Amino acid sequence: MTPQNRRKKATYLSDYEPTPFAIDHTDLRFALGSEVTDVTAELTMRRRADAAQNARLEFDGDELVLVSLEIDGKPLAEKDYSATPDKLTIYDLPASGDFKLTIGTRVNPKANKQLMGLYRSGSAYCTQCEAEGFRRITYFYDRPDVLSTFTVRIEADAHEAPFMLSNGNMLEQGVLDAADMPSGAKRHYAVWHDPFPKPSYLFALVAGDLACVEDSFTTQSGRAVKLQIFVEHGNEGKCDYAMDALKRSMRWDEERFGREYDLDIFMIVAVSDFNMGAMENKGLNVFNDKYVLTDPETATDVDYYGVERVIAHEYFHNWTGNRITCREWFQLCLKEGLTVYRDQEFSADMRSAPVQRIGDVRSLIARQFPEDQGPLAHPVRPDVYEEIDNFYTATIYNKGAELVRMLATILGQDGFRKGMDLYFERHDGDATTIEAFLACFQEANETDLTNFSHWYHQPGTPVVNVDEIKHDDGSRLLTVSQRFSELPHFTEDRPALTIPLVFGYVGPDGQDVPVAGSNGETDMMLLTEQAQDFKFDNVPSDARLSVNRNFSAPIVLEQNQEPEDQVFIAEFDTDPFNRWQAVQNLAMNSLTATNAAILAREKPEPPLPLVTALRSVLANDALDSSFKAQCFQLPSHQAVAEAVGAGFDPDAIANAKAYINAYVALGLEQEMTTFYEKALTPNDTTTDAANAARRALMNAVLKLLVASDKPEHAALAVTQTMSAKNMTDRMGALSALCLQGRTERAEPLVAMYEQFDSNGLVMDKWLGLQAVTNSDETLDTVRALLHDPVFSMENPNRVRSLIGGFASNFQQFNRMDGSGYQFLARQVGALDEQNPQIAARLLEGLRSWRNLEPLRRNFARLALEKLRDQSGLSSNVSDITNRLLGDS
Ligand code: B3K
Ligand code: ZN
Repeated sequence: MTPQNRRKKATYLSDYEPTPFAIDHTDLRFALGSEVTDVTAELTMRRRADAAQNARLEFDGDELVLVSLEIDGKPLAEKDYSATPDKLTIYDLPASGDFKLTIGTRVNPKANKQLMGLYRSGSAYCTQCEAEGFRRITYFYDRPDVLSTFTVRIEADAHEAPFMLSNGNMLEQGVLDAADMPSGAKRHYAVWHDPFPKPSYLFALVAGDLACVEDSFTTQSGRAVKLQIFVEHGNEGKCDYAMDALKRSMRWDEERFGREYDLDIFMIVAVSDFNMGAMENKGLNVFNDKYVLTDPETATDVDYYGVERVIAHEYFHNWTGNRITCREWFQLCLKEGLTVYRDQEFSADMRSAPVQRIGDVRSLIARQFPEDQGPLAHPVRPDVYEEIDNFYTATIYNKGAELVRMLATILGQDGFRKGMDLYFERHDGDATTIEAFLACFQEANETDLTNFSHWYHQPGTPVVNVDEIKHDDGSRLLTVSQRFSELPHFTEDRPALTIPLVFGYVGPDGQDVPVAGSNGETDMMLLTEQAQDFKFDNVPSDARLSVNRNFSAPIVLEQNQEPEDQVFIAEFDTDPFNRWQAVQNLAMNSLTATNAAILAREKPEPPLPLVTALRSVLANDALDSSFKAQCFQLPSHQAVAEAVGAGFDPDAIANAKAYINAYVALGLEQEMTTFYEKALTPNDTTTDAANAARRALMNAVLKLLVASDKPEHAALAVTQTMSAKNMTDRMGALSALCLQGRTERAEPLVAMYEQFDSNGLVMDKWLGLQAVTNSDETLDTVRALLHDPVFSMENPNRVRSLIGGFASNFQQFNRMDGSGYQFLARQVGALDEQNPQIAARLLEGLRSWRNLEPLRRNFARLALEKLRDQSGLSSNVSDITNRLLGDS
């Protein structure tokens, strides 16, 4: 009988125990073949001193076939072990001293469509082991707290795989004795050694016929490091930016955190079939080629930014993740939250810091807030999971980074650095915990972080209410309180959190007024209780409060601010982040009010204060164009849906958005058209920051103009996209046409296909554009594109662009007849058979289904229930569907 599904038993943090045996050294030998690869693992092991004498050895496996098993060179009798595809148990092992366990397994890389373990991408062999992929290569303690040095010998066909790579430094390579080979097929070998003990998830192997771009870096202590980027032949010319970003990352980590690179070589391999962005394997990062390859013709400015950010992120893991890793996967934020914080700081230093902060907050609010307020909400440091693949979430990554950022805000940059220094010193070589991390900051700063640590253990976005009362004597009384919204699946107590609120009072001249609160607060209020009063004397009556500056805490802020105060803050705050926030608040207030008016069949109020604020932003020469571009990107449909909350009606929201967009577009038509004409640059192939900023604003303005629905503005977009020499301008104009559902999109889409149909990364954009098109035909188009030669269900990038893109299409995905939800659920069900990780990810599109109005909510529930009941479902998809559906 087919199993109902492959649900796993829940894993609990409270059950954590170290393994009874240690693996001090791992010697791996691979005889690579596309359909048959033989793997021999020779493990140098010992029973740990404190382990029970009768403890068995239990190794993890996943779809494995055992070929041989020996201890100290002697084959094991069948009665001494048991081997199933997912587990190897050995009943009796030496009580003391080292022993060698040798395990032979056989795997089929070509048949591996999950892209976990050893698989093929194009003609190359590559691996992905985090979180639990190593167990698809050999039986092992596939968990992050078992650290081992590795030696890896790879044998392959010399013609098929001229390059054979693994972690660490290469010890030797050579040609195998030709006498052993079938005629004509020459095989060769390479041996790699990684001296840094590491867990299995950081193991990597790549072999194939690749092009190599080489450079070098001299560390602060004067050591030379060879840098290599491997790509498909023909892409050598698209690696310059990635290489430069790598060198800048290496320098930055030395300067900012005193962290130097530790091996003689650092390699990056770009592959086109990859489940995520990239992977930080020790010394051998494997990347989705989207985050390596750039040139102006095929990559947008946002792509360039993504390459820089991901290269930095993976490089920074060398210290925060590899040298110091996690004790178990519950501690995932220890490496991910911290490393995201580090890459955000790097990008802020490389680019405009306020624009970087705005972008980070924008994605936090778009991706993490909805997760944290719905059925998939979980703490940054969870204590139970069913399928670890499903915990690589915006909460672990982005909220995790916000918690680290709050530490830095509370302790100050020096105090934060002291804590980091102690962490690196004390835990180098460890697999450790969040508690140990926080202890370093406590000790280095002689402070108590108990109250702060609650952030790690409870889900949900806190709502902070700031109530300001002006007294006649010139004093202001701020009553600040925190609360949480209900999460039905989380019933534990949620104690008050330590919340740092950076603030200031802005005088009418646009300068901050110096103030001191009753406890000496000059620029930060530290909220530690459910509710607290802060009193400020002698505040000029015309000074305005600006609070949660730079988004100092990841909260929803409620504040009694009049529209004219918001317009003032938008124009004059000394904190650029809050200027942007004020524009967004003005827009969001208008959008939610318009939504309410539409539902009540009343006439909406025109968004006059928003138009005033945007007009002044556009006219202000002192502001950077990239900042202005952020202001001109008004809240998305989804953001409005989140703000409206329970029972939102997608049609009303779409109408509200169309009304506000058109009103702003017509209100600023003159200024925006003048600006646009000046900014448009023919034959533009530049990539520098100033030109990228100009393009960002120009395309944001064009998008609004097209949203006015005037044909002459759509014509501007057609001209721009058809004549663009860079991908940013091509995409900026074409996406404006698609989002508006303009028929003028047809010709430029055909042109794009004809020019780039052999370039997978550009075809991702092309598929994505059609998936997000706002037209009643979109669902049919998307169905047809599933059969287009450029689409493949086996390639995660294509799947994300087309199916994931459609799930993000607010209007078409939320079709009133529920066909959007049915389509998604069916595709997830089909994809699950080959790639459960990507299938489960796609369900993010339904994370807020419970907030839908009743008719659509019912359709969404039915689609999810049908999927949940599909037989043979993976643990990935069953875990998500069960959590999404809860007890309903
Ligand atoms: N650590 C990897 C993510 C692995 C995801 C496994 N499902 C990339 C990163 O965060 O840097
Ligand atoms: Zn990471």
